[in-house]
Amino acid sequence: MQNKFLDLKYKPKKTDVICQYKITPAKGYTLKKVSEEVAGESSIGTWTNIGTMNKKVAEKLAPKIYYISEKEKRVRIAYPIELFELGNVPEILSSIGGNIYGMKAVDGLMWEDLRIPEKMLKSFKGPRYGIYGLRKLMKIPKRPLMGTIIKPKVGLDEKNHARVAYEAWIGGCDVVKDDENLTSQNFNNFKKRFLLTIKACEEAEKKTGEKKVYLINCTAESEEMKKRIKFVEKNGGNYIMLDILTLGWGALQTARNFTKLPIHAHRAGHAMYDRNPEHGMSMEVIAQLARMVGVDTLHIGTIYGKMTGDKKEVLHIQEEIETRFTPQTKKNLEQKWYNVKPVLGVASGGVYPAIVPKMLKAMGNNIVIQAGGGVHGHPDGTIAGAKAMRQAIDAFMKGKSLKEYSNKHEELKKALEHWKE
Ligand code: RUB
Ligand code: CA
Repeated sequence: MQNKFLDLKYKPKKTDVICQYKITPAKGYTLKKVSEEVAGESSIGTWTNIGTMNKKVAEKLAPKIYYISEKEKRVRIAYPIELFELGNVPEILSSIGGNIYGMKAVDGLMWEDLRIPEKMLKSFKGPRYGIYGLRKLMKIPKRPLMGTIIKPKVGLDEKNHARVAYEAWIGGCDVVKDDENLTSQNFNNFKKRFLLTIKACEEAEKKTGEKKVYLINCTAESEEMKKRIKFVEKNGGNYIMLDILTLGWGALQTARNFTKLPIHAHRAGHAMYDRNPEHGMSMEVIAQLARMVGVDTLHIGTIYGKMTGDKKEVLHIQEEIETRFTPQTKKNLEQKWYNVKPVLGVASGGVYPAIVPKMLKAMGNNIVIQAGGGVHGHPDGTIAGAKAMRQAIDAFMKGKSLKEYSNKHEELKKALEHWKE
């Protein structure tokens, strides 16, 4: 096995799939040795030489470790595209995100970055709408979108769910979404909730003259998921939501092939993969895979809210896919990626009006600013809470400070008094 894949002179081909891993070798292993094992186990190798290997296979399918930084514990491996089944995320992950995590030779393995070649990208659908399709649908050409999650997360019955949604929309939300753990429980049935809430959505559109969308959580076993999506499509729905990581990549592909509606991707569980910087799969890799399959909106973090993810991490998801290979300034979800449409990032988790300006300053206008507690926790209720959030966005767009803007906007004023920065 030794030194079979190491080739520091190798120049990656345009068709190669490139992975950057941060590897902590187990005791007794050098980084070089462990990289060989990682490259082998994720492709054509195993723990020993095998008589069934032939020269043709080895030449055609052997990966190349073409970069090693002992200091950073980083390696880059280029995999020939022929190794993979195109159009099949589970297969791709079983290779480059599979067995290697459990090898005794590694103490830690963080899959930090991924470069997907054009041919592989084109074997997937990518987002149907993406940022500009959604902006057209919403009739919002420039400003950030504003959304809420119905709270409590779970517990409201269908009628109250629809009522709270209506209040959020007329207060100024563009987007109302279910929470990640609401699907179809005894206290809140999927179909009943959908019918009441989409009716409320239409009423709110009439009242405000604005386009509104309802992101109903269709996460379930695949056949049931399809039934729910079909029900939403048949009954005037305009958006679906999926918990992409708990659902699974195969089922996400099924959903993308199945529906014409925009897909919102909630990333519940991502921290199981990306929170430990020494072991797992980075949010950047998750985001790229989600974009390749074809979600339209994706949670990326808030920088300043309640969830982990500092500025560097969150913006990196938005930055150029190849940042770590060749520094660029373009955002990841928006970078030019052949014909794949850009994904709209969603900043959510502990958001409230006072932090909106600094979030927007850091993240730009192509974002959905989303607040659950920061809307429904307003001292004067959901309508006032939605107004205050929308006012915070408006103030930023007009170049005014929140303090100044709140002089003439009562809801914002109260929110600023209630939740300090
Ligand atoms: C936020 C919320 C979302 C989080 C998840 O509610 O319900 O599930 O955004 O985090 P609230 P992330 O506004 O009340 O905190 O977006 O980081 O995946
Ligand atoms: Ca949530």
